[in-house]
Amino acid sequence: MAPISQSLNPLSLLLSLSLLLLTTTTSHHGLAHAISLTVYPTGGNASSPIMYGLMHEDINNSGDGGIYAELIRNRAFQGSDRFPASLEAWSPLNNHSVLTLKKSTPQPLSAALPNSVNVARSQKKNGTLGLVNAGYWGMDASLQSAITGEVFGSVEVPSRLNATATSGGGWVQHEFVLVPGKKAANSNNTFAITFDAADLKDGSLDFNLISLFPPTYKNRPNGLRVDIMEALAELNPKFLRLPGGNMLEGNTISTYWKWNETIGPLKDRPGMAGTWNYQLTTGLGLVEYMHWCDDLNLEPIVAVYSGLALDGAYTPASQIHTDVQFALDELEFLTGDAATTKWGAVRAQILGHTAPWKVKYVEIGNEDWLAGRPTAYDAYKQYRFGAFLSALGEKYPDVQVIASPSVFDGMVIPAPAAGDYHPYLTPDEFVLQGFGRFDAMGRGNLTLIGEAASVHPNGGIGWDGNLMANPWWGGSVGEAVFLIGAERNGDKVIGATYAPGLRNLNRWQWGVTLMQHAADPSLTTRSTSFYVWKLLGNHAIAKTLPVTATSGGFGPLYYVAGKGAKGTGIFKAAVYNTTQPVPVSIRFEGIAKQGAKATLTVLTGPENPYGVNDPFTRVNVVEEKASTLKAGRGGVFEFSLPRLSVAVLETEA
Ligand SMILES: *[C@@H]1O[C@H](CO)[C@@H](O)[C@H](O)[C@H]1NC(C)=O
Ligand SMILES: *[C@@H]1O[C@H](CO)[C@@H](O)[C@H](O)[C@H]1NC(C)=O
Ligand SMILES: *[C@@H]1O[C@H](CO)[C@@H](O)[C@H](O)[C@H]1NC(C)=O
Ligand SMILES: *[C@@H]1O[C@H](CO)[C@@H](O)[C@H](O)[C@H]1NC(C)=O
Ligand SMILES: *[C@@H]1O[C@H](CO)[C@@H](O)[C@H](O)[C@H]1NC(C)=O
Ligand SMILES: *[C@@H]1O[C@H](CO)[C@@H](O)[C@H](O)[C@H]1NC(C)=O
Ligand SMILES: *[C@@H]1O[C@H](CO)[C@@H](O)[C@H](O)[C@H]1NC(C)=O
Ligand SMILES: *[C@@H]1O[C@H](CO)[C@@H](O)[C@H](O)[C@H]1NC(C)=O
Ligand SMILES: CC(=O)N[C@H]1CO[C@H](CO)[C@@H](O)[C@@H]1O
Repeated sequence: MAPISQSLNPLSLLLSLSLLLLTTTTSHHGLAHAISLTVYPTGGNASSPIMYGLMHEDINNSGDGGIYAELIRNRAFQGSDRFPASLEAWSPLNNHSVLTLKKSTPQPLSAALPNSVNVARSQKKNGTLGLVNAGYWGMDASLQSAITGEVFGSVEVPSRLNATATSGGGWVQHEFVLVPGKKAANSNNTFAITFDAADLKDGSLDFNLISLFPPTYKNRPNGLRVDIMEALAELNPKFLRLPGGNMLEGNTISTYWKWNETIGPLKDRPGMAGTWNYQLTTGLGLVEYMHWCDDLNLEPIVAVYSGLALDGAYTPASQIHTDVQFALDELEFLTGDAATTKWGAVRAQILGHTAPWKVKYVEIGNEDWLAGRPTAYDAYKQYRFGAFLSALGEKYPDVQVIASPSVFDGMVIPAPAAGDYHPYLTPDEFVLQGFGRFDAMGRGNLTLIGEAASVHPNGGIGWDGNLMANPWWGGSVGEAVFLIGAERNGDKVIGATYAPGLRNLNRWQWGVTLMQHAADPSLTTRSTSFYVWKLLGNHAIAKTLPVTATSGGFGPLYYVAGKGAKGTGIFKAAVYNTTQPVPVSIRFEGIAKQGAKATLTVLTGPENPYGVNDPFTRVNVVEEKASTLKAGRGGVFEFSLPRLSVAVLETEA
C-alpha cells in the first residue's frame, strides 16, 4: 500500500478544513471514512496508460455457437480421436429419410473434411427426403419453427452435375441467399434441406460443409455475430489476446492449435479437438481473429504455441527449434511482406490480404506454470521461453515479448520481456492481496493481466467447490479494486482483461463469464462485471498522477487519479467493505479551478452483494447514475460514494 504523504500545500490545508466541517455536520449520519484528496499535476511514477482488452477462448461454445456467426452446428461432420465424427445436431426430416455418416469415403470433399452425410430413402417409395439441423440450440434466423413446423423462409436450389468430376457425381458447391418471408416468433428454429427422391437415380445424396450465416458484423464473410460484437464494442477495448488459453496448448502434444490449419477456405480447415469437451470447426481462425481486431480497432496480443500440451507433455530441448520456427512462420504470415516472404505471399494468395498486419505483442504459450509442473515449467524457464525470446528478439526486435507466467508465479522474467498474470480469486483476495500487488512488484518488471475474474465467494475454494454461476456484484467491485491497484502502476501493467469473455447458455461449463448468450439475441446478457470493466475502460488514464490524502489510508475507498489524453482530470474509485457511504472531496491541481465541471458516474448494485444479472429474468441489477458536479472554492469537487460502488469522476476538457 502506498504511504499517504502529508501535504503542506496551503490549498490542501484549506481543503482539510472544509472536510472537517463536512464531517462535523454530517457525523450524526455516521459517515466515518471521509477522505480529502489532492491530485498533483507532476511527479509520481512514470506511467503509460493500461489498456483494457478482451481475451477469447472457445469455451462453452463461445466461438463456435457464440461469436462466430455460423448457424449450422456440426456443419462438416468434423471429428478427432477425442471427439469422433458424428451426426450430432442432425436428424432426418421424416421417417422415409435415413441419414448415414460416411467416413473417409473414396471421394472426400477435401483432405481436411473427409466425412459427409448420406441421405437416402428407407423404402422404395418416392416422396420428400431431407435432413434437419438444430443449430446451436436454436437459430436466430427465421427458417422453420422447431415447435410448430411453420416455414418462414425457403429457397429452391436446382441440382447440377459436376462435369469435371471424374467418376459418379462429383461434389458441387451450391451457394444461395435465403430471405425469410416472415419473422419467427422465437429462436427455436431449425434448418432443413429437402429433396424429391423421385429425381434421383439411386435415391440418395451426399452432403458436406452445410453452412449458413446471418448478416455479420461489418458484413464480413465468415464473420462474427452482430449483437455480441456490438456489446464488446461498448467496453471500448484496446486489445485482443488470441487465439485463446488452453485451446492454444491443445489436449496432447500433437493436437495443439495449429494456426496454419485455421486459415484459407473452410474446406481446407480440418478443425481440432477442443480443450473444453467438444470438437472445434476453427472457422473462427487466425485471420478471423485479426479481422475482429481490425473491426474493433484492437491491438492483437498473439499467443504462439510454446511446446506444452494440457496433459503436461512438452517439447524436448533438441526439438524446440521446430516450435520456434512454427511461431516465426505465424508472425511472417501475419506481418511479412507479400512479395518477399514465403508466408506473406501465402497470406496474399489465399486471402487476397496483401497488406501485412502489425503485431506489437507476442505471448509465448499459455499458463506454462500450470500443466505438467514442475518439470514442464522448469523446461520453460530453462530453454523453452529463452529459445523464443532470442529468436523473436533477432527477427522482430520491436515486438514486446510476453512470458505466459508472471513474477507472481515464481518466474524471473528477463527484461525487456513481460509476464502474464491470471488471478482468479475471491473479492476479498482481490482487495487484500490484489490492490497492492503491483506496488510490491519490483520496478523494471512489466506484466499483462491476461485473465482475471472474481470466481469464488469470500471463503470459497477449489475449482470443483463453490465456483459462482455468474459474476456477482460484490465480486465485480472486488475486481474494480484490483484494477485500480493496477492502474496506479500503469508503468508496470500493459493491460487487463476479464476472462473468460463469453459463454453459450446451453453449454454451461465454467460459470463465470463476462457475457452470456444463446441463439436468441435477447438472451445476450451483460454481467455485473461487464458494467464495471466498461466504466473503467471508457475513461482511459493517459498518465497516472500522484494523489495525496489528508487522512487515512486505502480502504474502504480505493482510488487512482490521472490525466486523460485530452487533458481532463480522471478519478476512479471503488468502495468495498463498509456499510456507510464515503464522502470524498478532491481537487486536481493545475487541471480544474473553481467553477470547473466534471461528470461523476457511479455504479451501484443490489442490496444483496451476491446479486447477479440473470439472463433468464433479464433484470440488470447494476444501477448507473451520472451527474454533473461543479468545483467549489479551490477547485474542490465534493460527493459521496455509496457502499459497494464503483465510480469515475472526469473533468470537462
Ligand atoms: C415414424 O415412425 C415412428 C416410429 O417408428 C412412428 O411412431 C411415427 O408415427 C412415424 N411417423 C410418421 C409420420 O409416419
Ligand atoms: C424447441 O422446441 C422443441 C419442441 O417444443 C423442444 O423439444 C426443444 O427443447 C426446444 N429447444 C430449445 C433450444 O428451446
Ligand atoms: C467439381 O469437382 C471438382 C473436383 O472435385 C471441383 O474442383 C469443382 O469445384 C467442382 N465444381 C463445382 C461447380 O462445385
Ligand atoms: C418414382 O418416380 C419416378 C419418376 O416419376 C418413377 O419413374 C418411379 O417409378 C417412381 N418410383 C416409385 C417406387 O414409385
Ligand atoms: C501445419 O503445421 C504443422 C506444424 O509444422 C504441421 O505438422 C502440419 O502438417 C501443418 N498442416 C498443414 C495442413 O500443412
Ligand atoms: C471485510 O471485513 C471483514 C470483517 O471485518 C473482514 O474479515 C475482511 O477481511 C474484510 N475484507 C477486506 C477486503 O477488507
Ligand atoms: C507508484 O509506485 C510506487 C512503488 O511501486 C507505489 O508505492 C505507488 O503507490 C505507485 N503509484 C502512485 C500513483 O504513485
Ligand atoms: C522484478 O521484481 C523483482 C522483485 O519483485 C526484482 O528482484 C527484479 O529485479 C525485477 N526485475 C527487473 C527486470 O527489474
Ligand atoms: C449445459 C451444458 O451443456 N453444459 C456442459 C458444458 O460442458 C461440460 C463439459 O463438457 C458439460 O459437463 C456440461 O454439461
